[in-house]
Amino acid sequence: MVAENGNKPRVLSGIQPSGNLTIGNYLGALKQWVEVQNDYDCFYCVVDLHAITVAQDPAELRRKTRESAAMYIAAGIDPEISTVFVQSHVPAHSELAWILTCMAPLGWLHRMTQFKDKSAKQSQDSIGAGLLNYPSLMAADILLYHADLVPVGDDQNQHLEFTRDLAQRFNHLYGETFTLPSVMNPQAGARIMGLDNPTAKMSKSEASENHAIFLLDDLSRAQKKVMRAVTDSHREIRFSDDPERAGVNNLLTIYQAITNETQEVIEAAFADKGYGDLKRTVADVVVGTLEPLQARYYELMNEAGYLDSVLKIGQEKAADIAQDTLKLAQKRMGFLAPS
Ligand code: AQP
Repeated sequence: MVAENGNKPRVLSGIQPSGNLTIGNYLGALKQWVEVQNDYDCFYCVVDLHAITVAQDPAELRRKTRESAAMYIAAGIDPEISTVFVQSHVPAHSELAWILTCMAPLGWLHRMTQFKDKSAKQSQDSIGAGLLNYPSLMAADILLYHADLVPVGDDQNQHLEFTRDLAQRFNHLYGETFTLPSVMNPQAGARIMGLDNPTAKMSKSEASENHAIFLLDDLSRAQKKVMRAVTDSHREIRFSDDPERAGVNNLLTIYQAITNETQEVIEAAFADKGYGDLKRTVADVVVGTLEPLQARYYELMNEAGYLDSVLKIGQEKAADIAQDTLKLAQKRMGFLAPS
């Protein structure tokens, strides 16, 4: 099945409005989205249906959904080039997700590390079935658009593998229907770690004060967070996969992901420097990233009607494609078409 997108391969990705977006979301996902948008036919959604796999406050969810969409544009997504929309505005996502849920073996779902991690943080009685079925919904998001590439941080690689396996299973049982997508991880920044605990992934829903740099953090606060980042008692500044040196490695990774410099160039630049210098330099490039992004964000949030019109156009374009794919999948499975 070939995407109907002219000559450009198609890209699909999304972020959950489950909290304020972090520099991890930016470096792992958003920055790549911007970099590929001229070469691919890109669809970027705010995945609110995914966010409700853990409890959300309704007013907060609404607010964060708009904020996330605005942040996509502030980060450099051009809605004239890319399609920006809200997942729940296109009902085909939920409908295909149900079909795929029925086809997803429980064994596959139970092996997902995100499910294991997130369910471990909740009591058994409060874990919703949606958390287990999250990967089937993600598969629906991707397969509806015949996406060729999915730019994500490396925590999502297992879900991408799951999507490919499920698509293959469907194609095998019912005939060629879905495109098998490939994952696209950034060269640097595929996994930014918490500043307070550099052995755990930085997450927007982690509550501790010094864990994450949020894209809307006050600049001096962001700077302080970097200055307080956990390091170690060594002195050398170099990239390392030694867990004991994870804090310094994380700061260097943030620096590399922002500047796009090579590891050799970065290590040479810090060869005769101390941890204080490293933190100050990283804080500078972080602030240099946040400042223009925040300015654009507040500007477009103040532009009455702009965001809603972008989301409406996005919804219409996305729904056209998604509905066609859904219909095809339903037909292949033997659903009676309405007369
Ligand atoms: N720390 C990270 N480093 C690199 N990439 C990251 N991503 C998330 N955290 C990091 C990437 O951001 C995109 C959106 O992720 P998501 O919101 O759909 O879900 P997530 O991966 O579960 O992100 P969070 O921030 O950890 O959210 P919560 O706290 O709600 O679970 C994905 O491409 C992801 O790889």
